Amino acid sequence: MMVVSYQKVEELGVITINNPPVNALSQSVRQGLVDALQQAGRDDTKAVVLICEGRTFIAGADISEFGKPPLEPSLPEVNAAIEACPKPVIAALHGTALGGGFEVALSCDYRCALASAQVGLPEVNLGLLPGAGGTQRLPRLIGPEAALEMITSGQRVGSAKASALGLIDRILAEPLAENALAYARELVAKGAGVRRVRDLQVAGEGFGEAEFAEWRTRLAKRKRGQKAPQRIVDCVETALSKPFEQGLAFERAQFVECVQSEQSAALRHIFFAEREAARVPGLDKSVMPRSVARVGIIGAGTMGGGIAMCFANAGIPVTLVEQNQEGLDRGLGLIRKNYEITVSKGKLTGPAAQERQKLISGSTDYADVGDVDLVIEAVFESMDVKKQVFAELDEHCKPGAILATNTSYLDINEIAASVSRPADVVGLHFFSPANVMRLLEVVRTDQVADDVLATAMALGKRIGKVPVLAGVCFGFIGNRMLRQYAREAQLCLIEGGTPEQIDSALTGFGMAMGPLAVSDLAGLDISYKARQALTQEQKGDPRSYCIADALVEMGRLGQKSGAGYYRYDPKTRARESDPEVVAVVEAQAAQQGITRRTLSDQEILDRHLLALVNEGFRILEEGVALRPGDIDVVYVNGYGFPSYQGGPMFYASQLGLEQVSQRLEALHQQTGEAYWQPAPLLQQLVRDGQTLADWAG
Ligand code: 3H9
Repeated sequence: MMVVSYQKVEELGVITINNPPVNALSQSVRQGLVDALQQAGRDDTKAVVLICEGRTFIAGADISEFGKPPLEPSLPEVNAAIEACPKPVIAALHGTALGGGFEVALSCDYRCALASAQVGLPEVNLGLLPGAGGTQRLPRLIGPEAALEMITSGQRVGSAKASALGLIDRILAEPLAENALAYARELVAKGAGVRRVRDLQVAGEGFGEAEFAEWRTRLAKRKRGQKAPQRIVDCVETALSKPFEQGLAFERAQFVECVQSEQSAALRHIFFAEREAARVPGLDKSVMPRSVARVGIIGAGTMGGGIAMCFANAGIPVTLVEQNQEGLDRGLGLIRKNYEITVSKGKLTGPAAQERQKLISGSTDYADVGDVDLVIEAVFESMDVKKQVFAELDEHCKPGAILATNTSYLDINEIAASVSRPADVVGLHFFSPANVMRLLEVVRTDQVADDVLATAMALGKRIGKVPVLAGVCFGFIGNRMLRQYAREAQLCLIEGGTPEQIDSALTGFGMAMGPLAVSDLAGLDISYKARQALTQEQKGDPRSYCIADALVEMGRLGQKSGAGYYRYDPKTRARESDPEVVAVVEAQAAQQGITRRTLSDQEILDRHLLALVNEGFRILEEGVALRPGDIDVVYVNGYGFPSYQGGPMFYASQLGLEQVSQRLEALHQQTGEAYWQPAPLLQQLVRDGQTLADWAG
């Protein structure tokens, strides 16, 4: 198959790229473009149109080529060939012209696009910067401020806005090919010649050292720990101060550094792992997902309301069921308030928010979910309560409806066995706040039908989530690992750490929040109540919960009561350390016979991360997670693990499995705790000299 073809259409040369699925700029495309441009330069055509087949214009460089030896011609060479063409080159955009794809378009003389097209430079999301002139050409077209905004956010811009900014010269109606050729003829007719972005002066008046410094500070906060955003500022600054060629060379050097960085390797790993996670091996490919046009949600609490918003946001009508009118009103009120906040932040218009709210109707009668295609139960976390709800659903829901539970820990096989249609039962585990967090654990029960699983995975994507398949076990993937991590926070605290030290060791690594600050936010009473329902044996080692219990019993429930592991300013919610907590910790340590010592930040970090990693290996071995990358996707999208560290299993791979195993063994020797023993799968891989990638095949 020719990935790039060239055709003469009367006075025009038409270069067409056809490299499914997204016309990425693989080596063959780059070579094809250079060849086609040379041909177009030589023949008697008057202008050249660059257009793509399939669903989109070029969506960027081929990410799978990064990390491998570079292949000629490079993308900057392709862009140079476009600019060297003696005739005007017109890019015709549809779908998403992203990254290197948009940089190709910026190297053309004119840009036309369908109204539905979007353009953007999302390299920053991969730990990169635009490396084919984007940081030099964009400021020349739209000025430094707008260029910095676009490149550092990585966000896409629709045709209308792009046209207002000056990035697109003409918005076209469909069909694109016909209208783009007409536009090119129009340009030829009026004698519009070559017009290069590189020849423009940057309109940078009033934008100097102070403004760049401000951007650097802002990005140090907004993109904490990430290197690429800072390099982007350097490049845009260079665009203002240096001639074009020097700017390009500077950008290229920064790009090469970024592409070789561990941060970019981690972010690229997450990019592919998220897409891989959507694939369920062994699932019969011929099964058609069931149609989901209407959804029911049982329970209008924070979780149920958040889930309802997810569906409404995707345009799917929802019936929200509560036990009584009072609870329902409270739940609907909470949803209204959430939408108001979104509108006040400027993230949604008032009318759009109203449209979405209209899609959510309330009821106190199970009969009202009789006609839904999917129902999700989000009630109190108790097996008895859940079984009662499922008995109602079994009675009222139509045949073929999918019955899902949002349980975080309970045995979904047991729930499934309690209804007459276990093949229709699946776990859909959302993360709080459900309308914000991207992760969705899809929990596979023993008897679930293939088309139910296929529906759940497809639906997850449809509502903008990243679905990951998990097996049934206590806590599935994410919460099962979290228990090990949270236990380490308690143990580090009682052994000698302070809340500040523990939290800052982890935020220093890049976690969105430290474990103790997270507990304060969630409310210490929640896990306290859960513990009360457990036997002494189930609760485990008292050192891992005695401080938390003591704080709750003093009325310190976390942020909501103004105090937990920290004290909170009632107005600003600003966090302060609290000597009272130190006293509690010391008293509990004394009671447990622990002599407190100084813990290094490294020990704290190691213990938290290795606790996650070791449990991750067990989860893989048991088949609870299908692939190491699935665990990484769970942690990055549901638990605030820094995407630029790639997730716990990627982190372990970077460290080297032998190193991980040795550190675990050292902790095992130091503490005598069996859970520090390297997981059998890890031991096996180290013994066989294999990596996780080898194991995953
Ligand atoms: C860059 O351009 C650097 C330059 O500045 C400098 C160079 C010197 N490469 O997401 P989907 C695959 S950096 C390779 O499920 P959607 C993807 O893996 C790049 N493969 O579809 C998947 O494969 P599979 C800047 C890619 O409709 C399939 O295509 N560009 C690439 O939900 C479908 O993807 C970006 O960062 C790629 N560039 O979304 C854009 N892109 O089916 C990254 C996709 O085997 N891409 N694939 O799993 C996207 O944001 C989305 O894929 C897109 C489509 C919006 C295009």
